[in-house]
Amino acid sequence: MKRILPALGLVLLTGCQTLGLSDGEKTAMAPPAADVAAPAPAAPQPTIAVADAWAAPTPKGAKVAAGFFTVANGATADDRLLSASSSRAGRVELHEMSMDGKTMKMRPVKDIAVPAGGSVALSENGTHLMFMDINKPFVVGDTVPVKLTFEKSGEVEVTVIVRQRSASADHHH
Ligand SMILES: [Cu+2]
Repeated sequence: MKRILPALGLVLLTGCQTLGLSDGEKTAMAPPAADVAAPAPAAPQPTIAVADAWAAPTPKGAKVAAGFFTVANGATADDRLLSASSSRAGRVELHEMSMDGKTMKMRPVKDIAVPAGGSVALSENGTHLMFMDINKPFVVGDTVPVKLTFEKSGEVEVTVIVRQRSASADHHH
């Protein structure tokens, strides 16, 4: 008898642990709501964040306008801006500035890479959005809706604010 008792205690203990585990599994699996809620805190889904989207006002009769913003990629995978569109323009192209001899020129680019954990600033001397065939001039204070399409993050809605250039120059100081 004295030899069996400790063995029995061990079995009971093991039994309790097993019971506790299966209970935990039951609570995690039984309600579907808890199952859905569980992964959310573990993976907050940080992805594309666009900030400081702006465009300069256009002169009367202008058919094109340039737009700028900073885009951060909080995801663990590289992403790419593939295209953009806006109700204020016939189409929106992705452009980059480049030197052609002594002249600064701009040309369409296929996409704009946004590395994982990094950010890219579209600026007047680099890549930018080019609003083509704008239906009316961009006036200071206008809010221009833009839909950006990313390779991995899909569509991101952005509001481009029309403002004077000097406001962005202030940023450097
Ligand atoms: Cu351009």
